[in-house]
Amino acid sequence: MNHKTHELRVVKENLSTLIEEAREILRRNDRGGYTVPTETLYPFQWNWDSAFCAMGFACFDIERALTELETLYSGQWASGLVPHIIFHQNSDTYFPGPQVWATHQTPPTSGISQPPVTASALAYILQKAASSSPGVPLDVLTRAKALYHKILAYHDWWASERDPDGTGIVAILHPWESGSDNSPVWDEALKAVPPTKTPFQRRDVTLVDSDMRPRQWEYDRYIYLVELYRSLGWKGETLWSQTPFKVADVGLNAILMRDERDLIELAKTFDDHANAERLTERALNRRKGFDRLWSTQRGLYLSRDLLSDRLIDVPSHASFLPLWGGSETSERAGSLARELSRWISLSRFGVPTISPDHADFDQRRYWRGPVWGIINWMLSEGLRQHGFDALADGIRHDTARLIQQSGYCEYFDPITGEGLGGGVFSWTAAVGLAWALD
Ligand code: 2M8
Repeated sequence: MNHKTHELRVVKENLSTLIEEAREILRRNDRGGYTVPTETLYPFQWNWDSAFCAMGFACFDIERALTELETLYSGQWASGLVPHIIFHQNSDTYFPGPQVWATHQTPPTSGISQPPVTASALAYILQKAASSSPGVPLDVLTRAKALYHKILAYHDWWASERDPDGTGIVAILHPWESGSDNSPVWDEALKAVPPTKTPFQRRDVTLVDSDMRPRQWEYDRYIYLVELYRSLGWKGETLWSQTPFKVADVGLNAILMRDERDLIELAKTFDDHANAERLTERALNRRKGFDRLWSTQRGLYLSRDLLSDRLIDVPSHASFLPLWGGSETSERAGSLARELSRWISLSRFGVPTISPDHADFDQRRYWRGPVWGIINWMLSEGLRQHGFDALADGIRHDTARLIQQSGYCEYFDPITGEGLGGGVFSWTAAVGLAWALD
């Protein structure tokens, strides 16, 4: 065997071990119908984590993938909201737990949401089901249809409660709703929120180095917002009118737009033409709404503080997510790809969540610099949709290198490649299975 063939065999053997390890992580974090992001640090079901886990499961177990989404939707509120955490069981390793949220739901849940990825996940599951058998089995279709109606209600919730004026872009009312909790994008807006006066004990910093987690001043405000909304009885309209934090996060809006596009396709699959038409119109309005997030000066998208009605001049990974969201004009897509490629050239592993030459870049601190597998997935697929294949391949390759070097960690240092945060992490394993190592 020549040297090259031998090397290729070693890489392949290594890959099959990594793929088996990824399955093992999903099985190990399976709590019977739902998957915890990682044990101890996050002992419940998280909204967008579960959607990515469902895609990971779809690579080897369609039934289990559907169950993941069904269990998530068992926590859906009558209003359509799918909360960001479903507390299926008690645990004292996480703060804030169900008593702090006090949403009075069964099962107990938080009262805010997260980036919606479930239509994309369901579409992915159906695609996998179709590729593994001649036709999608009837019971899979029946379960998918039931889920489709629930996802529709979730999207209607975003539209009615988080964009009551029909501007086309929705707002988050808590940094946790963005999924990128302590991004520097929220710093200014969060400073306008008072700190809580209630003493509390964080659990996260007893499990992970504090230099990898949000700082205390941020937590004091995260908890203030929860207490405020709790005191307002979690009523959507009241939260909307009384919140001191209202931001149109470009990342969430882009993910919502993509999810809605997949939802339109699902509506067509299930012959729900009236809703397909209604959603298509809404999508057009969303497209227009995105113009309010474009910064001509920077040549990329930014989030907008809706209380001051000003763009927040802090670019982050989210600035590029509209590539995943939908069809950008070639001019805007080109501008995004150029800047993204500059960011990648500044780090050993792409994509840093904040540009390494930005004053707020912090290579170890959570959403202030580190690389995240799921973000890489969306960015790379978005670039590919717009014809930037080489850049897309580079990001995929970097993700595989990170996993090979450091395992399925929560996030990675873009300069050293070190694995950070929680270990044996479900959505990183899902990304490995569905995409990076495929
Ligand atoms: C992180 O957020 C939670 C709050 O939701 C936390 O730090 O306690 C974020 O990375 C979020 O995006 C993710 O869904 C969650 C679970 O992995 O952890």
